Amino acid sequence: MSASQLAAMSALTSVGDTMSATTWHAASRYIGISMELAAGETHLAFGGLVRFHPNWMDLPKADDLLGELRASVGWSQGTIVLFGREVQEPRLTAWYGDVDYTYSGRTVKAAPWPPVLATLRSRVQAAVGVPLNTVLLNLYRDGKDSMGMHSDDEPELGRDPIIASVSLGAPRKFVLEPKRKSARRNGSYALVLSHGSLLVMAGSCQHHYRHGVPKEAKCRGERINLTFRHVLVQPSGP
Ligand SMILES: O=C(O)CCC(=O)C(=O)O
Ligand SMILES: [Mn+2]
Repeated sequence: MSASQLAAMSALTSVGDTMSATTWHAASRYIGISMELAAGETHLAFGGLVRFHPNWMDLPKADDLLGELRASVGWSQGTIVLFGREVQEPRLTAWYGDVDYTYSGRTVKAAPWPPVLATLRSRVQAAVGVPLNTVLLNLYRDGKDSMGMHSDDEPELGRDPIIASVSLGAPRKFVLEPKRKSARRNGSYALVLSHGSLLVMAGSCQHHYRHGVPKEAKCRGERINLTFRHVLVQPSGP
Protein backbone atom coordinates (compact mmCIF):
# COMPACT_ATOMS: atom_id res chain seq x y z
CA MET A 1 0.00 0.00 0.00
CA SER A 2 1.32 3.46 -0.87
CA ALA A 3 2.00 6.02 1.85
CA SER A 4 -0.98 8.09 0.74
CA GLN A 5 -3.27 5.05 0.86
CA LEU A 6 -1.98 4.22 4.34
CA ALA A 7 -2.59 7.79 5.46
CA ALA A 8 -6.05 7.67 3.94
CA MET A 9 -6.85 4.42 5.72
CA SER A 10 -5.76 5.73 9.08
CA ALA A 11 -7.92 8.80 8.52
CA LEU A 12 -11.02 6.65 8.06
CA THR A 13 -13.89 7.87 10.18
CA SER A 14 -14.25 5.80 13.31
CA VAL A 15 -18.03 6.09 13.70
CA GLY A 16 -19.30 2.87 15.22
CA ASP A 17 -15.89 1.45 16.08
CA THR A 18 -15.96 0.37 19.65
CA MET A 19 -12.86 -1.78 19.78
CA SER A 20 -9.22 -1.05 19.08
CA ALA A 21 -7.38 -3.58 16.95
CA THR A 22 -5.59 -4.89 20.04
CA THR A 23 -8.77 -5.37 22.04
CA TRP A 24 -10.33 -7.08 19.08
CA HIS A 25 -7.52 -9.61 18.72
CA ALA A 26 -7.85 -10.43 22.40
CA ALA A 27 -11.63 -10.82 22.06
CA SER A 28 -11.67 -12.72 18.78
CA ARG A 29 -13.58 -15.99 18.64
CA TYR A 30 -14.22 -18.64 16.07
CA ILE A 31 -17.41 -19.09 14.02
CA GLY A 32 -17.12 -22.57 12.53
CA ILE A 33 -13.61 -22.61 11.16
CA SER A 34 -13.52 -18.83 10.70
CA MET A 35 -12.27 -16.15 13.06
CA GLU A 36 -14.80 -13.39 13.54
CA LEU A 37 -13.85 -9.94 12.28
CA ALA A 38 -15.31 -7.29 14.56
CA ALA A 39 -15.49 -3.51 14.37
CA GLY A 40 -12.36 -1.51 13.69
CA GLU A 41 -9.16 -2.30 11.86
CA THR A 42 -7.70 -5.77 11.41
CA HIS A 43 -4.36 -6.59 9.84
CA LEU A 44 -4.95 -9.95 8.15
CA ALA A 45 -2.50 -12.74 8.93
CA PHE A 46 -1.16 -13.13 5.36
CA GLY A 47 -1.21 -9.42 4.52
CA GLY A 48 -3.85 -6.83 3.80
CA LEU A 49 -6.04 -4.67 5.94
CA VAL A 50 -9.76 -4.65 6.68
CA ARG A 51 -11.74 -1.92 8.44
CA PHE A 52 -15.31 -2.58 9.49
CA HIS A 53 -17.74 0.14 10.60
CA PRO A 54 -20.97 -1.63 11.62
CA ASN A 55 -22.95 1.57 12.30
CA TRP A 56 -21.51 3.74 9.57
CA MET A 57 -24.91 5.07 8.47
CA ASP A 58 -27.75 5.87 10.82
CA LEU A 59 -30.67 3.49 10.48
CA PRO A 60 -33.42 5.81 9.11
CA LYS A 61 -30.95 6.94 6.42
CA ALA A 62 -30.06 3.32 5.62
CA ASP A 63 -33.78 2.42 5.40
CA ASP A 64 -34.44 5.28 2.98
CA LEU A 65 -31.45 4.40 0.83
CA LEU A 66 -32.45 0.74 0.65
CA GLY A 67 -35.97 1.67 -0.50
CA GLU A 68 -34.77 4.20 -3.04
CA LEU A 69 -32.12 1.94 -4.59
CA ARG A 70 -34.47 -1.05 -4.69
CA ALA A 71 -37.02 1.00 -6.64
CA SER A 72 -34.87 3.21 -8.85
CA VAL A 73 -31.87 1.13 -9.96
CA GLY A 74 -32.12 -0.77 -13.25
CA TRP A 75 -31.42 -4.24 -11.84
CA SER A 76 -30.65 -7.12 -14.19
CA GLN A 77 -29.58 -10.73 -13.87
CA GLY A 78 -26.25 -11.43 -15.57
CA THR A 79 -24.99 -14.77 -16.84
CA ILE A 80 -21.72 -16.58 -16.20
CA VAL A 81 -20.18 -19.62 -17.86
CA LEU A 82 -19.85 -22.51 -15.41
CA PHE A 83 -18.28 -25.79 -16.57
CA GLY A 84 -18.93 -24.76 -20.18
CA ARG A 85 -22.63 -23.91 -19.59
CA GLU A 86 -24.15 -20.45 -19.43
CA VAL A 87 -26.03 -20.01 -16.14
CA GLN A 88 -27.75 -17.05 -14.48
CA GLU A 89 -25.91 -15.31 -11.65
CA PRO A 90 -27.51 -15.97 -8.24
CA ARG A 91 -28.28 -12.26 -7.63
CA LEU A 92 -29.24 -9.11 -9.56
CA THR A 93 -26.63 -6.49 -10.40
CA ALA A 94 -26.20 -2.95 -11.68
CA TRP A 95 -23.18 -0.79 -12.35
CA TYR A 96 -22.43 2.94 -12.56
CA GLY A 97 -19.13 4.66 -13.19
CA ASP A 98 -17.06 7.30 -14.90
CA VAL A 99 -15.09 4.74 -16.95
CA ASP A 100 -15.63 1.36 -18.61
CA TYR A 101 -14.82 -1.62 -16.37
CA THR A 102 -14.11 -5.27 -17.17
CA TYR A 103 -14.80 -7.81 -14.42
CA SER A 104 -15.65 -11.53 -14.45
CA GLY A 105 -14.95 -11.51 -18.19
CA ARG A 106 -17.56 -8.85 -19.04
CA THR A 107 -17.15 -5.19 -19.87
CA VAL A 108 -19.58 -2.63 -18.55
CA LYS A 109 -19.74 0.80 -20.15
CA ALA A 110 -19.46 4.08 -18.27
CA ALA A 111 -22.91 5.09 -16.99
CA PRO A 112 -23.84 8.39 -15.33
CA TRP A 113 -24.31 8.46 -11.53
CA PRO A 114 -27.88 9.01 -10.35
CA PRO A 115 -27.97 11.73 -7.65
CA VAL A 116 -28.58 9.20 -4.85
CA LEU A 117 -25.39 7.32 -5.77
CA ALA A 118 -23.37 10.48 -6.40
CA THR A 119 -24.18 11.61 -2.83
CA LEU A 120 -23.28 8.23 -1.37
CA ARG A 121 -20.04 8.12 -3.36
CA SER A 122 -19.01 11.50 -1.88
CA ARG A 123 -19.64 10.18 1.60
CA VAL A 124 -17.70 6.97 0.99
CA GLN A 125 -14.79 8.89 -0.58
CA ALA A 126 -14.67 11.18 2.46
CA ALA A 127 -14.50 8.08 4.67
CA VAL A 128 -11.68 6.35 2.80
CA GLY A 129 -9.79 9.43 1.58
CA VAL A 130 -9.27 8.28 -2.02
CA PRO A 131 -11.26 8.89 -5.23
CA LEU A 132 -13.62 6.10 -6.28
CA ASN A 133 -14.93 6.19 -9.85
CA THR A 134 -17.15 3.09 -10.12
CA VAL A 135 -19.76 1.27 -8.09
CA LEU A 136 -21.01 -2.28 -8.55
CA LEU A 137 -24.39 -2.97 -6.93
CA ASN A 138 -25.62 -6.43 -5.94
CA LEU A 139 -29.19 -7.26 -4.95
CA TYR A 140 -29.54 -10.50 -2.98
CA ARG A 141 -33.28 -11.31 -3.15
CA ASP A 142 -33.05 -13.74 -0.21
CA GLY A 143 -30.65 -16.29 1.30
CA LYS A 144 -30.68 -18.38 -1.89
CA ASP A 145 -28.80 -15.57 -3.65
CA SER A 146 -25.05 -15.47 -3.08
CA MET A 147 -21.64 -14.33 -4.30
CA GLY A 148 -19.00 -17.00 -4.94
CA MET A 149 -15.49 -16.76 -3.51
CA HIS A 150 -13.36 -14.37 -5.58
CA SER A 151 -10.82 -11.56 -5.33
CA ASP A 152 -11.32 -8.06 -6.69
CA ASP A 153 -7.96 -8.20 -8.41
CA GLU A 154 -8.61 -7.19 -12.01
CA PRO A 155 -5.59 -5.39 -13.51
CA GLU A 156 -7.80 -2.29 -14.03
CA LEU A 157 -7.95 -1.86 -10.23
CA GLY A 158 -4.17 -1.58 -9.95
CA ARG A 159 -2.00 -2.97 -7.17
CA ASP A 160 -3.49 -3.07 -3.67
CA PRO A 161 -6.91 -1.59 -4.51
CA ILE A 162 -9.15 -0.03 -1.88
CA ILE A 163 -12.62 -1.60 -2.07
CA ALA A 164 -15.29 0.20 -0.03
CA SER A 165 -18.42 -1.88 0.49
CA VAL A 166 -21.72 -0.51 1.85
CA SER A 167 -24.40 -2.97 2.99
CA LEU A 168 -28.14 -2.35 3.31
CA GLY A 169 -30.97 -4.65 4.33
CA ALA A 170 -30.82 -8.23 5.58
CA PRO A 171 -27.59 -9.02 7.44
CA ARG A 172 -25.45 -11.58 5.60
CA LYS A 173 -22.31 -13.49 6.46
CA PHE A 174 -19.16 -12.40 4.61
CA VAL A 175 -16.23 -14.79 4.40
CA LEU A 176 -12.56 -13.97 3.78
CA GLU A 177 -10.25 -16.91 3.20
CA PRO A 178 -6.58 -17.21 2.23
CA LYS A 179 -5.96 -18.05 -1.43
CA ARG A 180 -3.53 -20.70 -0.20
CA LYS A 181 -5.74 -23.77 0.41
CA SER A 182 -3.59 -25.23 3.18
CA ALA A 183 -4.05 -22.01 5.21
CA ARG A 184 -7.87 -21.95 5.03
CA ARG A 185 -8.67 -24.14 8.01
CA ASN A 186 -7.06 -21.87 10.56
CA GLY A 187 -6.67 -18.66 8.59
CA SER A 188 -10.20 -17.75 7.46
CA TYR A 189 -12.25 -14.83 8.76
CA ALA A 190 -15.97 -14.09 8.77
CA LEU A 191 -18.22 -11.24 9.80
CA VAL A 192 -21.86 -10.26 9.54
CA LEU A 193 -22.43 -7.33 7.19
CA SER A 194 -25.17 -5.37 8.91
CA HIS A 195 -27.67 -2.77 7.63
CA GLY A 196 -25.83 0.56 7.19
CA SER A 197 -22.33 -0.88 7.58
CA LEU A 198 -19.14 0.00 5.70
CA LEU A 199 -16.41 -2.56 5.09
CA VAL A 200 -13.11 -1.45 3.58
CA MET A 201 -10.58 -3.90 2.14
CA ALA A 202 -7.13 -2.47 1.43
CA GLY A 203 -3.42 -3.21 1.14
CA SER A 204 -2.59 -6.66 -0.22
CA CYS A 205 -5.98 -8.12 0.84
CA GLN A 206 -7.02 -8.96 -2.75
CA HIS A 207 -3.63 -10.53 -3.41
CA HIS A 208 -3.69 -12.94 -0.47
CA TYR A 209 -7.41 -13.49 0.17
CA ARG A 210 -10.68 -14.36 -1.59
CA HIS A 211 -14.05 -13.23 -0.28
CA GLY A 212 -17.70 -14.12 -0.84
CA VAL A 213 -21.25 -14.15 0.52
CA PRO A 214 -22.45 -17.76 0.96
CA LYS A 215 -26.06 -18.89 0.64
CA GLU A 216 -27.98 -18.77 3.94
CA ALA A 217 -31.10 -20.93 3.86
CA LYS A 218 -32.70 -19.13 6.82
CA CYS A 219 -32.34 -15.61 5.39
CA ARG A 220 -35.65 -14.38 3.96
CA GLY A 221 -34.89 -10.67 3.54
CA GLU A 222 -33.44 -8.64 0.69
CA ARG A 223 -29.98 -7.12 0.83
CA ILE A 224 -28.29 -4.54 -1.37
CA ASN A 225 -24.53 -4.22 -1.42
CA LEU A 226 -22.54 -1.48 -3.16
CA THR A 227 -18.80 -1.89 -3.76
CA PHE A 228 -17.06 1.35 -4.69
CA ARG A 229 -13.73 1.00 -6.50
CA HIS A 230 -11.19 3.10 -8.37
CA VAL A 231 -10.69 1.86 -11.93
CA LEU A 232 -7.47 3.10 -13.52
CA VAL A 233 -8.14 4.95 -16.74
CA GLN A 234 -6.28 3.36 -19.66
CA PRO A 235 -4.29 5.82 -21.76
CA SER A 236 -6.07 6.23 -25.10
CA GLY A 237 -4.27 4.80 -28.15
CA PRO A 238 -2.63 6.82 -30.95
O1 LIG B 1 -22.13 -8.48 -1.29
C1 LIG B 1 -21.04 -8.35 -0.78
O2 LIG B 1 -20.87 -8.00 0.38
C2 LIG B 1 -19.79 -8.68 -1.59
C3 LIG B 1 -19.78 -8.02 -2.92
C4 LIG B 1 -18.50 -8.25 -3.66
O3 LIG B 1 -17.61 -8.90 -3.19
C5 LIG B 1 -18.31 -7.67 -4.98
O4 LIG B 1 -19.22 -7.01 -5.52
O5 LIG B 1 -17.21 -7.84 -5.55
MN1 LIG C 1 -15.72 -8.64 -4.32
